[in-house]
Amino acid sequence: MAPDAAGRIEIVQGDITTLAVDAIVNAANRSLLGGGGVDGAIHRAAGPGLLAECRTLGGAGTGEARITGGHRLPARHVIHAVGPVWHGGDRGEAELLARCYRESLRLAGERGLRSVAFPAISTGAFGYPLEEATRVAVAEVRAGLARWPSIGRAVFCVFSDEARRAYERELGVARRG
Ligand code: AR6
Repeated sequence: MAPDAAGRIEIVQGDITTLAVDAIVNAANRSLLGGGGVDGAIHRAAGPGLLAECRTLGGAGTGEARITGGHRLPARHVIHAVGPVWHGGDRGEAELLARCYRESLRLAGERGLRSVAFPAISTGAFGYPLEEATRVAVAEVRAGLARWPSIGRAVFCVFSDEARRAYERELGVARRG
């Protein structure tokens, strides 16, 4: 655990498209051309300019991330991260999910962005078990904040009560550890 991550991580319950942070992370697919879930919500709120910009990117591989403008969102940027589809856990899912968080923070850190909000990547349509995904997310964001001191604020934006409790548990456990 990176002790200096303490105080820089928070949980917000609600719609990530409403957050006025430097970047929100999108749980995208490899096309980077939109979809359902949080991806659909982000594209609807950002407007057609986001899709037009995404078309220039040419997609991304699983575990990778790409950054665009925020268009009509209150967030200045969107970082599109492609989480893994859950296949039972023995196809490298944990490392691919970790890479999403690591790459997202790298893109933010390299651009000097100071606040980043993450949804619970892969835990919806992609079927990644919530508890296990939360463990990966918290560990990687702690490590990433230690690596990028300029990022002062990381938000875990949760939609459901269940997800909120999972993050509260994981952050609480990690803090005592
Ligand atoms: N704000 C915050 N979190 C949200 C929101 C929102 N507005 N809407 C949903 N969530 P999912 P995935 C939560 O399915 O599993 C798309 O079609 C949701 O409750 O959005 O990575 C893409 O195009 C869940 O906890 O993403 C891909 O094809 C979490 O966001 C595929 O789904 C992620 O659920 C990606 O699947």
